[in-house]
Amino acid sequence: QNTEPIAIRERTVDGFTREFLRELNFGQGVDLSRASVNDQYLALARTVRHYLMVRWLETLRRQYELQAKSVAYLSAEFLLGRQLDNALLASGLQDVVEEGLGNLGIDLATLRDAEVEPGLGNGGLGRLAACFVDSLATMNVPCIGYGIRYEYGIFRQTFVDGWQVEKPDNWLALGSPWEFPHPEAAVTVSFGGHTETYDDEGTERTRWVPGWSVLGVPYNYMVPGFENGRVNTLRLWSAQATRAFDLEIFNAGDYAEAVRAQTFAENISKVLYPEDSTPQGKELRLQQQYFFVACSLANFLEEVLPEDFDLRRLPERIIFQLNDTHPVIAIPELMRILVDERKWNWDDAWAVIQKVFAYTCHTLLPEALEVWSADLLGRLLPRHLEIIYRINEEFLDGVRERYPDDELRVRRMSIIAEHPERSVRMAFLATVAGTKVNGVAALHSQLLADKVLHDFSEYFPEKFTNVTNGITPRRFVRLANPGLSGLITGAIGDGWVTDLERLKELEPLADDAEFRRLFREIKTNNKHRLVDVLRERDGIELDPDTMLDVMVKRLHEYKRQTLKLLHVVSLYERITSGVLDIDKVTPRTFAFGAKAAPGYRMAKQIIGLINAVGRTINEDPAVKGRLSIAFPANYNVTLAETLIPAADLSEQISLAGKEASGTGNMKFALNGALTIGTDDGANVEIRQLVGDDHFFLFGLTEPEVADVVDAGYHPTSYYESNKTLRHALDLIASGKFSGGDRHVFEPVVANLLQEDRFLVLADFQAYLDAQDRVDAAYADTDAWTRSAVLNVARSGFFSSDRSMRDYIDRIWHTPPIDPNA
Ligand code: 26W
Repeated sequence: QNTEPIAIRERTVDGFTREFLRELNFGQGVDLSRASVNDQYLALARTVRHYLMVRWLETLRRQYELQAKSVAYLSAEFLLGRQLDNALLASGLQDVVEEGLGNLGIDLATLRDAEVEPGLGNGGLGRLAACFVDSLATMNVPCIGYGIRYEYGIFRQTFVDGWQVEKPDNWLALGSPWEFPHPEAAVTVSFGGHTETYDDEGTERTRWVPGWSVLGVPYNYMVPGFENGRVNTLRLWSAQATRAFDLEIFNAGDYAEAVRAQTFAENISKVLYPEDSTPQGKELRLQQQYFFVACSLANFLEEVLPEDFDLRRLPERIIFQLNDTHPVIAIPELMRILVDERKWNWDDAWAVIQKVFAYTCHTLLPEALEVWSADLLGRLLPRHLEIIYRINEEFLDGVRERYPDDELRVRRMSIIAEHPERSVRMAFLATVAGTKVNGVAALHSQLLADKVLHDFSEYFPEKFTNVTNGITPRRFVRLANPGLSGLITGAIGDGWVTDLERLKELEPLADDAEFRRLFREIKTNNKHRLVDVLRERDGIELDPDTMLDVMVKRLHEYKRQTLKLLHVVSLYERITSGVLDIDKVTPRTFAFGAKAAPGYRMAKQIIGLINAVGRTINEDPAVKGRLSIAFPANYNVTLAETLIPAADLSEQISLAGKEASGTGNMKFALNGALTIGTDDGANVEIRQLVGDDHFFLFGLTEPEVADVVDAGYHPTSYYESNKTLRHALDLIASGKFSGGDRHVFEPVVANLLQEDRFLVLADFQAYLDAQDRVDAAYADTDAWTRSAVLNVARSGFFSSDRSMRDYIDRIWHTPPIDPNA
């Protein structure tokens, strides 16, 4: 009897069509004639997932057989983006589905647009996690992604009178066809209470007597590799009330209180915190962190590993990669499990711990380093705090031994800070416990070792390493830019999709006029595609015949959206005051996309200012056809996929030494935009690879920044000595962009003049000069296109497949599974 699931035998148009109609009728319960677009989308998603299911089951079965070492990628954020297209690509079903739907009179593109993207992340860090799991699946490396199934992802940004207003992201409202809930596999997670010691046959042991608990329900998602038959798992946890919790209160007779308790538990996975650099120290956030980490460890130890597994061999089976400090509480949690529950002695447990965790740092901003007050941590996780104290004591003993009379150093390196209040430095804990610590670009890793974690890199030099970030070429080239993908495949074959260094083979074609013509044609088509999307989505009219100059990323002062804006204002000011001949100005569209953390006031002011300048400039006939601003609200992965392939110029202008890596910068280069950028993050490596002639470098270097700051930085001196700068700032201060009201944007201007933490004014002239070089280069269309082609050809290094190889070689030691084994 053939027990093979039906789907695998019917990868034909007819087979697909039957499956699809079956899903529509029996899954959705509607006739084709009455099906809404959402019905059709859900039925399609479920059909596609059937095809992948066979491979998923097979992957799980083989994984169990082989007992190979896996990566557990622990991340509070997975910014996945839409799933349908990627699932179609990975399964090789695109053509069959397009044709099958077409026969039914259904347009695949319409169904694609019905998908609400899961926005379970803030920005770079969350998107990186999504790229990494894609690469691992594609490379045949066993990996489980562990995270949180937020009921509400990153807020939906709207503009009201140009000001950001946040709306909840109710992404689950219309159904979520990609997830598999497993309530039967729920894990209990405890909080609060106290600890006590007891005598365990002569050994004194500690046990934690928790105060309350919740359930973690796993929701599994498929992570399909590209055309390789592998489907890894992403397991996101959702919080629910335990039955015991309810019962207790029900029995006390308070129905309303019982229902409230339910809500209390469910709050834990209710919403993604929208701060992406300044930790707020909120108790609920710590609850989220411990919640998903405790669920994940329990799941791995009790469900994934075989029942009789000897945990002393744990390092042979798993490496837990900590995506920033958010999951670092996993370290004392595993100690607790081994020491309290499995009754190991401390040293044996510590020896295992030091082999199974590795830590990735994603920032350089001191204020972004997470610190939890001992008071809060001790209330929520009393046993974990004790364990952290003991880890710290033993660690500091070692430091004292190595540096006998250096109490200052001991205080600097202590995992516990004493001022302004006693608190736990999570990055230090991760560094002490982890096997490796990595930064996310060469410069960043260097600065981590030399500055942020200098004492630690001296103490544990062998722990420090670099892995430069990458992006998945499947989503960000193959899917986002079908035109360019076709051109590349036509020229060098399709191997580049999983071996991005092969883009090198395009280099000679940069000198081929016909190839450049086609390349340009694709860029133009991509612009037209963007025009349609922005018209439909935002009511924005974009002029496809202008240079598209794009800055998309979270709004943060260190990223310097204000520097970009000062450039625009300055052009406008010089044109309208007659200093610049408008006929000499390259027609440009300045596109912005940026969300501000809801509590970040300056960031919100800057958004208001960009919109205000946009309104004025876009309405002024004096610059019509020359300058315009497009600031679509709610920049997200989906918009990135049409915006980036249309861009001519990529703005990567953070203050040197502040952007850990950046990953948008890589997406632009791989889609044939040229970069104007500082010597920061991965820009450094991009420039080295594409070459100085094809990259517009400007601004202070990191050591120069350090010197300027040490010498005492005075932004006003730049204002006073630079007329162009002064006029631009004065124009903003004059109320020109705020209907004559001088107060509205005063805080932005005052901040630049008085404080300017990120040296916008210091880099202003250099930036303008670089923009002049951009204009000059753009005027020579052929040379520009040649540079753009070379950017694509030389950026293969930035595939996240390469990042994964580096993690595997330097940190994980989890070789790919031989597909023929
Ligand atoms: C609220 C606490 C907090 C602090 C930091 C939340 C989130 C963060 C993240 C580390 C912010 C983040 O996304 N960092 C970015 O990570 C990217 C991937 O490595 C890098 O490319 C960016 O440069 C870095 O800013």
